[in-house]
Amino acid sequence: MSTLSMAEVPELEVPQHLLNRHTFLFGAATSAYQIEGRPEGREPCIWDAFCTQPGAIRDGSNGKDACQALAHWQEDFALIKQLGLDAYRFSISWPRVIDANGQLKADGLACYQQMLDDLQQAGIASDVTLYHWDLPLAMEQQGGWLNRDTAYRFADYAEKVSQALAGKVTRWCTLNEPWCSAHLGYETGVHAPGKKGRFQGQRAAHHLLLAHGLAAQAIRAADPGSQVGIVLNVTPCYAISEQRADMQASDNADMLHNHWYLSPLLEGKYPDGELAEQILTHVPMQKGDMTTIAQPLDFLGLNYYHPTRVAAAHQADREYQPMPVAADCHINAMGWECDAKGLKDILLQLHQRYVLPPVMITENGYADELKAEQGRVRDKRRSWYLQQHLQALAEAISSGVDVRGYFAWSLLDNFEWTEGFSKRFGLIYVDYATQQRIIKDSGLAYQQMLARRR
Ligand code: IFM
Repeated sequence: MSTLSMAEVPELEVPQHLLNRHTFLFGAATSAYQIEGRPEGREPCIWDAFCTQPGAIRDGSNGKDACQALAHWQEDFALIKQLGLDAYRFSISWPRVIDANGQLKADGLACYQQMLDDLQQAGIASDVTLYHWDLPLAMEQQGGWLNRDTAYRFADYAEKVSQALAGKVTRWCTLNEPWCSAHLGYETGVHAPGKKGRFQGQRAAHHLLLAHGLAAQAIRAADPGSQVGIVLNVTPCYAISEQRADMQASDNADMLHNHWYLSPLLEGKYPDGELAEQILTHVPMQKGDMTTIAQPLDFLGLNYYHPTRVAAAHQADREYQPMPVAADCHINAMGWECDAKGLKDILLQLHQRYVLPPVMITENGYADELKAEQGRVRDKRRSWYLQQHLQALAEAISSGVDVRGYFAWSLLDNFEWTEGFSKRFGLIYVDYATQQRIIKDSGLAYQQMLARRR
C-alpha cells in the first residue's frame, strides 16, 4: 500500500452537488475475465480461445493470470474500503458458475457469495454484471450469440445465479456493452469470438437484447428486492463537416451505435428509416420479442470514454470510423480522444429523446502506460480526466438528467482485451510479476474527494 501523504496529491475539484452521499454514489468497476485468473476453476470461454489466435492480442497475452483477483480479493476489498467507495461493480464469470451440463456449480459461486457478504457487511453496494463478454466456449461452438438458443441459456444462468445470490446484490446489470459483443465479436471480428460477417452484428445484437429481456424477468422474480438494469457504451457522433454526406454518415453511426440498443430497450422498437429497415430484413425476429426486450429498467448504466468523429469518406456503406481529432485535444494510450463535453452532450441528447430511467455512469476512465517508480504512480492525466468528466456530468445533472452514480474504470489495472496488459486504466496499479498493488495518485485523489463529502 502507498505511504504517500495526502498533501502531495492534487485535489479533484468536483461540484458540490456530486458530493452529497445521499443522492450520488461513487464506485469503481472491473470484470471477471480481465482480473480473475484461475481458469482451471471454470469452463473455457471465448476469450481463452481468441487469445490463442496469432496476432489477436497486441502483446500476445491472455487472461489466465491477470490480477489473480480470486486469490487476492480480500486484499483488493481492503483497498476498496480504504478508498472509501460507496459501490463496487464487478462481473460474474458465466463459465465459472455454470457447468457444461447447465447446472449451477457451488464451488464456482462460493467466492462471489463471500465477496458479496463482505461488501454487505461493509455497507458497500454491489453492482453485479452477469455478462461481461466471457461466453462459455461450448455455447460459441453451437453458434454463440448468432444462435437464439443462447438467449434462453443466458436467462437460465441469470435465474439460477440470482436465486442463489438473492438478497446480496444491490443492482444487477444483465449485459455489459452489447454493441461490443455483437459488433466487435460477430461483425468486424476484432473481439472474441472473432467472427466476421455482414449483418451478423445486428443478428447477434437481437439475441443479446432478447437475452437481456428474458434475464431481467427472471432476476425480478428471483430477487425482487434488487434493481435490474443493463449497461450500454454510448458515444456522441459528430460529423467532421457540415456537408450533407458527412452529416448523414454521422446520423447513421449514431443510429447503429446508440439507438440500435436504446430504442428497443426503452421504446420496444428498432430505429426507423430506410437503412434500419434494410438491416432488419436480416434480423431473425419473432413475435413478442420487442415486448420481452423492453422490460422496465430500474436504472440504465452508461459507459462513456470518447466521442466519435464521422466522415462519409470513411463509410463503407453503413460502416463508420472514428476520425482523427481536433488539433489541440489530448489522446490517451488507447488512441482515444479525451473530450468530457462528449459525456454531457450524449447525456443531454438521450434525455431529450427518451424517457430515461435513472442513469448510472457505470464506466469512465483514462488509459496510460505508466509504470510505478519507487512505489508511486504519478498519473496526473488520469486525475485531470476524472475531474473534467465529473464536471461535465455535474453540468448534465444541472440540466435535468437524472444521474445517480459514477464508477471509475477501473479499480485495478487489468487485461485490456486486444491491448493485453500494455494499457492501464486502474486507480490502483498492478505489478503483474509480483501481484503487488499500489494506489496511484489518481486513486488517492479519488479517495480524498470521497472523504470530503457530507
Ligand atoms: O476494459 C474495457 C471494459 O471491459 C469495457 N468497457 C471499456 C473498457 C476500456 O476499453
